[in-house]
Amino acid sequence: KVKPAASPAADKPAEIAGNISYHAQYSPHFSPLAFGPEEAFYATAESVRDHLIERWNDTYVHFHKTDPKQTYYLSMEYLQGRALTNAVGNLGITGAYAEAVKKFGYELEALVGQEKDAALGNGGLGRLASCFLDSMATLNLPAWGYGLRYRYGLFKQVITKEGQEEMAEDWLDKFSPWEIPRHDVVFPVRFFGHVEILPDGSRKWVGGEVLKALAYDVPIPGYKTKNAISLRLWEAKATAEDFNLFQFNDGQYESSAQLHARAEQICAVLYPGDATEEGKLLRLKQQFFLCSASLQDMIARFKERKADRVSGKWSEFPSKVAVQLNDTHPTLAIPELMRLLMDEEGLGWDEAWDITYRTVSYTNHTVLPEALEKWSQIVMRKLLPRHMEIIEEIDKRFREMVISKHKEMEGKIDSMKVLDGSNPQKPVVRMANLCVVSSHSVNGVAELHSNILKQELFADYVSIWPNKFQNKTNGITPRRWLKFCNPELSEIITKWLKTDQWTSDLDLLTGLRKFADDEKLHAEWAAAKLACKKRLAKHVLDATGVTIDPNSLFDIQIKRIHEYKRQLLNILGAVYRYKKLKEMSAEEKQKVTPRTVMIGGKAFATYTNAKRIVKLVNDVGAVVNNDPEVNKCLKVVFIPNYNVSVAEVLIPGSELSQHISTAGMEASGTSNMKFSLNGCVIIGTLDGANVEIREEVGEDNFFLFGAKADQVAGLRKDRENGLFKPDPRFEEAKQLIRSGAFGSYNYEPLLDSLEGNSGFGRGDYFLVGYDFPGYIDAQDRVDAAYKDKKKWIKMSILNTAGSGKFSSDRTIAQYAKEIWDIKPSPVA
Ligand code: 26R
Repeated sequence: KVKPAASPAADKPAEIAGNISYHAQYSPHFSPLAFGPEEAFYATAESVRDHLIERWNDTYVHFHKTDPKQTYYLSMEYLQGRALTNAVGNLGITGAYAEAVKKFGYELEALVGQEKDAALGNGGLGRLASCFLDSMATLNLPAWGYGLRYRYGLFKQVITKEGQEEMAEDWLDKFSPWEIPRHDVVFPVRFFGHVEILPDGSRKWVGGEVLKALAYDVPIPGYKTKNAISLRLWEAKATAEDFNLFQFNDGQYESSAQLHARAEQICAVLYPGDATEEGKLLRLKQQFFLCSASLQDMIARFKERKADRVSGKWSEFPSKVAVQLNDTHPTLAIPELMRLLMDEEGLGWDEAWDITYRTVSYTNHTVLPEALEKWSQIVMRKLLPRHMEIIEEIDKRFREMVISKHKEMEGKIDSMKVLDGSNPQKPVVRMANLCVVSSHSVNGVAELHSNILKQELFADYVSIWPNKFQNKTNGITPRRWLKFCNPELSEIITKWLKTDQWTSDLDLLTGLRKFADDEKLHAEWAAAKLACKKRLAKHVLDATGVTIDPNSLFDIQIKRIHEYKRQLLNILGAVYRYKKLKEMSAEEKQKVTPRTVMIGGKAFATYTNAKRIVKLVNDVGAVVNNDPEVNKCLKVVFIPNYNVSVAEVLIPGSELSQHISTAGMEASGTSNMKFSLNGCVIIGTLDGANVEIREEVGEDNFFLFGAKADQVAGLRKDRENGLFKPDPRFEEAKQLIRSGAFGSYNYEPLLDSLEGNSGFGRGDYFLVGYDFPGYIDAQDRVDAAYKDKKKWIKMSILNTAGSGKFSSDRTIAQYAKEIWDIKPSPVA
């Protein structure tokens, strides 16, 4: 009965309904006769997209005319999650859309749940990139993201009797309403082939395979601004010429479409396992594909806009373009920019190098040795022969520079140089070294991490380039991670601060401090938390079948499963707690603080010990939750398939959250910031951004334990030398698992990794044993604090009040000023 309308006024629910109806009828994805929740979601999303496209176009034209310097964020990962709530929220049209969909008998919240998560990333690094896009748009910065349009993103985790199983997750099913294919934006990308020397001595890369990169734009709206920027994702395509019609007609169907099949592989999945040589080659192809297509696009735009400029010189490039490398994964942007400038544009080495160096900057996200990328020189030379030449030249010139200008560093050249041939069987390119040598700025992601970079990983380079190294403490977008995911708490904050400006000026949250003892605020705060806990409990029931008590303390650890993040410490603590409960009398149990321990996260498919941890948590839960003697005091739940949408339910309902990595190993962490912002208290080590969170919220509002980063090396040595004496409580917990109390699965390899003198594990490399007693004591302090409701709520309020620093708006403003030199450019 609603009249279809092509262009709705954003604030008129009747017109919006007409536009939704228009999309249901004229966007031919479904029969117009069906209008169930799924069809309603797609039609609503397409209607919202109309607004996004208008803003995207206006912003593009505005940037084109004003020609500001623009930043391009290169990332192999974006963890976008769902977009509908965020889009209507940022555009300020949530109310109008909620009313409009009511005309069709739907609640907006119900439609929102129809959307698939776009999980084109693994974890922290990918989610950070997505928060950054939100802040770039909100701050009106001329900045875009570039990435890959993976057909299948991060796998779906299914928990079976064996533990974790991985399934392909079809985020594009049925299609994504948020992406706009750009058939006018296509670039060739070459692989393999060889280098030819032309008569004038210049070099050219020819032959091999040439694929096409096709752009898809995902519009990213800023909050309370007209600006919308682009997340431009590349898809690999073969062309009609690549299709061998002759072979096809001859019945050779597979070989006729070989190049098409190979093109499809490139963007088929996020980070395919690289245990095999083929897997490694495919990952390298992905990385180059992203870099080459993105740089060609930037250069094309530079040339287009150059037409209006007085001087059209290449030397202007760094004052128009900044390229930020999200870790080393897009490092090939460096030799590719050099190649494009020299071989395609005819510049000499020195000029091309000067431009590249001033354009590119690099962010490091980890110091774990196994995550520092090294590519085989043999593979690199085969796939990218010209780039390998350029990398060799960069390496040679770097070594010559050190010898001529920093003689005192000559002895360090072997560890600083880009090419490592120390194993003649397997010479490698060290990608982090290539980044440091070729970028004008290198940054870490939290104070502690940046200091470790300067004092350890990149120490030798600091004496050559004392001003190159910076810190940019990570941040999170307060829109998605408070305003939209926790409307209950957001309303209270706005009411008490008498403004909703905190959503774009998060430091205003400090205004809550003066009400930290106010009983009226306490009552409202507690009611909001309870509402969120109930929502969380419903999710747990739906996802696992386990009923949890919203009056128990909700204790959560959600993040990728990794030994350094020490989910093992958490579960051993829960096992110890279980054992003590079993030993208690009924009266003693009356006095216990009831607790629900929740652990969620995905293990990398080939990471055996991480998968064993998932299995252990599930096994412990199965026993504890079904034990009537203790299950009023303790439940242990594994949350399956942790992703952005699950986080949006879990974080607001959490009261205690665990960030308990071995000190020095978690570069920053970003979920710690989300929890603290949502009034959740952290139990944690002095690692990553925990250090700064504790500074901001106050020591009394953070449960600290564990070894410090600068003690870790010594403690490992002590352990090796047999100087470690384990706490009896640690032995008890391990013993209970070994006894078979949680089933007969073979946990020995996992438990053995915690033994100091074992030949099997790494001798408790992650110091679970050393930190265990401190952890248990800290948990006892948590229990005591939680009993005092007033005290706990005050801690909760002070966590939110102290979270202002961790807005990604602050982080991005610092990148813009201190690395990119770009300025806000709002659409009028
Ligand atoms: C190359 C391959 C093995 C690979 C290694 C590591 C691929 C992806 C990664 C992910 C790493 C780099 C990552 O996600 N790091 C996380 O970055 C977050 C954002 O800065 C930090 O908060 C978090 O501490 C860090 O682990």
